[in-house]
Amino acid sequence: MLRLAIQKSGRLSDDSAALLRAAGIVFGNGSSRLLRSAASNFPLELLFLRDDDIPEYVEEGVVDVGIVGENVVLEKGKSVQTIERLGFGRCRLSLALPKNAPFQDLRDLQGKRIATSYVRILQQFLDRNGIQADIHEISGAVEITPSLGLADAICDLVSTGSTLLANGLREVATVLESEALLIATPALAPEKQDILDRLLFRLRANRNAKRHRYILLNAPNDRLETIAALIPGMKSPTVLPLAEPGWSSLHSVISEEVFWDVLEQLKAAGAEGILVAPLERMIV
Ligand code: PRT
Ligand code: ZN
Repeated sequence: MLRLAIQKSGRLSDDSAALLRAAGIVFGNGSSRLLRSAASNFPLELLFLRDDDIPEYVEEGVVDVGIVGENVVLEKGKSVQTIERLGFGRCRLSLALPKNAPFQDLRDLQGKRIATSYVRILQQFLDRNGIQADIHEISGAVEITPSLGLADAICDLVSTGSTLLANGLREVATVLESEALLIATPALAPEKQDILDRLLFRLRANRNAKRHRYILLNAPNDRLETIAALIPGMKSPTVLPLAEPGWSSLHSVISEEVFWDVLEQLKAAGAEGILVAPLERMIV
C-alpha cells in the first residue's frame, strides 16, 4: 500500500484528485471530515492534509508521496525527492512594490523592508543577488502591508496579478516559478516503489496523450516520403493504400507544440483530407 498526501481543501485539491481519477483510481473525496480514503481498485491510501504539512510528513515517511506546490517544498526545506512536475498549480513568487515607488533593478531593494511568508526562498534569492534587506515574516494578507506602512515591498505568490493590482502594487521581479510537484520520501521501500512506478506509468500515459494528437491524412504517393517525414510519430507513420490508385492514407501522432506549424507544412506538401483527433492514452 502506497500512502499519498494531497491538499485537503485549497487550490491544488481539485487538480490533484482529478489527476488520480484520470489514472483510473477510484476513491472517496476528502470533503466533510474524512481525512483518509483507501482507493478501491489500486493499492493506494490517500490522506487529505494542509499543504504546509505535506513536505514534513513525506520527509518523515508518515506518508510515502505527496502532491504539493514547489513553493511550499522549497520553503520548508525538508529532504524529499521530486519525482515529477505535474503541470498544474502554476504560479510565481514575485517581488512587488507600491506602483509609484521607483524601481530600476534589484539594488533598489537594498536596506528595504520586505514582507513575505516565504522567508527562506526570499533570503536565498537576495543572497544570490547580493542584496541585504530586512525580511518581515507575515503569515497572510502580505499584500496589504505596504499600504499599512509595515513594509516597502512584498514577496508573494501571483497567478493572474489581479490581487497585486487591487492593492496598488506592481510586480518587479520573479523569485521563483512554481507548479505542483509529486514528491517522495527519500528511501522508498521496494514494494512501495513498484506501486509508485505503476502510478507514474499511468500519469505519464495521460500526460503524453494530452500533449499529442492523432492525425490522419491522404497523400499522393509521389509525395509520400516528404509528407511522412513531417509526421514521424512514435516510430514512423502507418501507410495504407487508398481504394483510389496513386493515393495513400497516413496515420501518426503529432505533438501539440508543433501542431499548427506542421499542419501548414502538410497542406503545402500536398496532403488532403486531414483529420485530427484527441488521444485518450499514450504509452511511449
Ligand atoms: O489550507 P492550506 O494550508 O492547505 O492552503 P493554503 O491556503 O496555504 O494554500 P492555497 O490553497 O491558497 O494554495 C495552494 C498552492 O497553490 C500554493 O502553495 C501554490 O503552489 C499554488 N497557487 C497557484 C497559488 C496561486 N496559484 C495563487 N494565486 N497559491 C496562492 N495564490 C494566491 C496569490 O498569492 C493571491 O493572493 O491567490 C491570490 C490570487 O492571485 P492572483 O495573482 O490571481 O490575483
Ligand atoms: Zn497552506
